Amino acid sequence: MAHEILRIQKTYGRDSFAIVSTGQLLTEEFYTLGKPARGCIGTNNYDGNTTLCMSSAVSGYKRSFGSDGPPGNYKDFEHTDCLIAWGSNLPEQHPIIYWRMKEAQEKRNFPLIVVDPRVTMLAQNADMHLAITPGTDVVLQNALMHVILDEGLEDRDYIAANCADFELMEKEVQKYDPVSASKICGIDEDTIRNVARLYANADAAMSIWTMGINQSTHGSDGVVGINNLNLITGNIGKAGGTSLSITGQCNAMGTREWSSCSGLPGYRVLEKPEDSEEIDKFWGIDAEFFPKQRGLTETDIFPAIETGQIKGLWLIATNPMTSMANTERIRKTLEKLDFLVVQDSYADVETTQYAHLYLPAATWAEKEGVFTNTERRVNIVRKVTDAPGESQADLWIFNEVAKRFENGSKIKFPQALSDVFDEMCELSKGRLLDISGMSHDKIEAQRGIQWPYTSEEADRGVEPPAGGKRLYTEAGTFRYADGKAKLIPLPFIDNNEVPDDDYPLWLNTGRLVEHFHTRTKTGKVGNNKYSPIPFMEINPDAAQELGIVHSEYVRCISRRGDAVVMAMCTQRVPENMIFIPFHFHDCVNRLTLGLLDPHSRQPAFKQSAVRVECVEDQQATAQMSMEMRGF
Ligand SMILES: Nc1nc2c(c(=O)[nH]1)N[C@H]1C(S)=C(S)[C@@H](COP(=O)(O)OP(=O)(O)OC[C@H]3O[C@@H](n4cnc5c(=O)[nH]c(N)nc54)[C@H](O)[C@@H]3O)O[C@H]1N2
Ligand SMILES: Nc1nc2c(c(=O)[nH]1)N[C@H]1C(S)=C(S)[C@@H](COP(=O)(O)OP(=O)(O)OC[C@H]3O[C@@H](n4cnc5c(=O)[nH]c(N)nc54)[C@H](O)[C@@H]3O)O[C@H]1N2
Ligand SMILES: [Mo]
Repeated sequence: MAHEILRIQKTYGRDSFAIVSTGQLLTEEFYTLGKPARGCIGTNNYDGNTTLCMSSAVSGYKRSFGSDGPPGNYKDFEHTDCLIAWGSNLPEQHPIIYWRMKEAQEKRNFPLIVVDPRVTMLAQNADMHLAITPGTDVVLQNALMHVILDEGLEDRDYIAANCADFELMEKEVQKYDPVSASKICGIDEDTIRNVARLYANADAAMSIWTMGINQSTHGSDGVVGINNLNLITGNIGKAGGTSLSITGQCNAMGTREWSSCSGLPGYRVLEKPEDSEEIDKFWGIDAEFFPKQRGLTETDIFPAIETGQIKGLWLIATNPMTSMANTERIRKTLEKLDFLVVQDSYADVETTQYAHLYLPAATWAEKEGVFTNTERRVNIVRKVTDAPGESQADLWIFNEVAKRFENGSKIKFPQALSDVFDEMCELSKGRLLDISGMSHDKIEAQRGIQWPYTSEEADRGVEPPAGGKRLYTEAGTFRYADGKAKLIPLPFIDNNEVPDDDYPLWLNTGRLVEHFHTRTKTGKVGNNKYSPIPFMEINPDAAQELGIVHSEYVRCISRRGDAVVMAMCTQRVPENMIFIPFHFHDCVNRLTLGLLDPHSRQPAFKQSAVRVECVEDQQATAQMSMEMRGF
């Protein structure tokens, strides 16, 4: 592997070898991967699949507050007086968080407002469901703020003490009166006014969101819009008032904090020389070796393979053949690579077909380490069983790869996991994500600890609280130099692929409770029985018009390709939309376009246009479909 990487780099330059990692390793592993990636191989083109998932949240937090890091926590559900859930389906995708939210709601009966084009399980349980036109959340957010400012419901004291650029934002928001906005976002003007008043008049109001916001060409803006709304109503850093991004992958937070994907460990950035110097001293590498700025994101790495700029790729715990938009395009890029390494817990992942080298990796519970969750709580998973066959923990693989490069001899590689964690603690001192008061044993004893928890607190004998820790509780503590959060104007330009005469239906995509992602795990266990084959949700009226019968196979066609799915007639989707879960290989991502957000480079997985055709020979199609799914 090292030989091939060096050969490619020698011929085509250091950045011609790219690395794409994940949100699913242990945090110590993310941190350790930084050593071979940034310190030894030294490519600038290293990113994570979190670009498909959380990068809009990261980008939005950074733009508003000057740093990543969700300011709230789960206890906020117990204090809030109004909750908006934007494009988030908690009961299916985050059942445990849902249960906490539901328990809090039953006790205090705060209004729950769900913004989602689909009648999700959460929408069914909501007080108000706002079935928004796909991709237009920013328009609704601007209109809500328009009403709040128009009626003087904003928190002037909070804004004066905490926010910069109010006038800039106010000027943009003035353009979004509820009548004009309703024509774009599909929510009627009275509902916009009601929700604005409810949110602004609540003692404490909070917003949560997930992929309905992030996976959009306005993903980063949608996050900033939520932050704007909370800032002007004084709902950041207070009990029950927050912008809480519900995290996607189990350790998407860990990779944001400690990997070197978008910069260097501990929320450090490549663009700041002092950050590079700190890491270079700690790792024993010459700072000159580090790139001076962030390189390509995952969604830009694949097009760079197309153009021949990138020749080699190391994929770690991600399966782009199923999870990225426009499968055919991805297939061609993988075929074009001189050298592809796939490091995965399962040999049969679709992407491995294109690999020149496969590295079998252990998975959680076969190894030990920490994860960080949505509310910045660091928790530990212990090893309960040995990894099968020749597979090794990712940590071991990263250390072994690093040693085969020149710089590898300069870096120290603690073998014991707790020693790796100690390195992270040391590097976290004095930073926003200070974890220096933590240790593996303490984390286990406390059943998880929220950061920040500093070594000074630990030395003084201050026990970490069981929960409820927030960021930005004091005025002027935002991470911009002036301590203020930025209110950012959000002009809306509709750049989506929208339905037209040839492709008259919205294609919405997302998840099912029965499956996790590309089914490398849930496709092999009992879950598969409950959702064995790909299907599309279609409105019964639309189905009737197209001559489609419930439970028959149909063909969906977009400008990129086609996919065969079973028709499921349901009122969950409106007449102009179908919904297809993304878990199945050679299915919905053959259809998706995946236009990118300009700030976060996250794909708009949830907005494409398709048409649907009946399939004549049902029996042959059924057989083909079953065979494709391994029945
Ligand atoms: N069972 C299970 N749980 C999971 C996962 C899994 O695969 N399976 N994956 C995990 C991961 S990595 C993630 S990222 C999370 C994702 O969790 P969620 O984001 O909650 O799940 P999704 O189904 O992707 O999308 C949520 C909703 O966004 C809506 N949506 C589509 N377009 C728009 C829009 O324009 N505006 C708004 N407001 N909403 C829109 C969709 O209709 C959908 O109901 O789930 C995590 N939890
Ligand atoms: N159309 C559409 N597409 C989407 C989405 C959508 O909503 N709609 N959602 C997007 C989102 S939010 C996400 S997060 C992505 C997810 O996309 P991927 O990350 O590509 O999907 P996973 O199936 O989670 O892939 C993780 C891989 O890691 C392996 N693995 C698990 N544990 C370990 C480990 O400990 N070590 C190693 N080395 N390997 C391991 C698994 O076997 C699996 O092959 O999909 C994105 N794609
Ligand atoms: Mo995700």
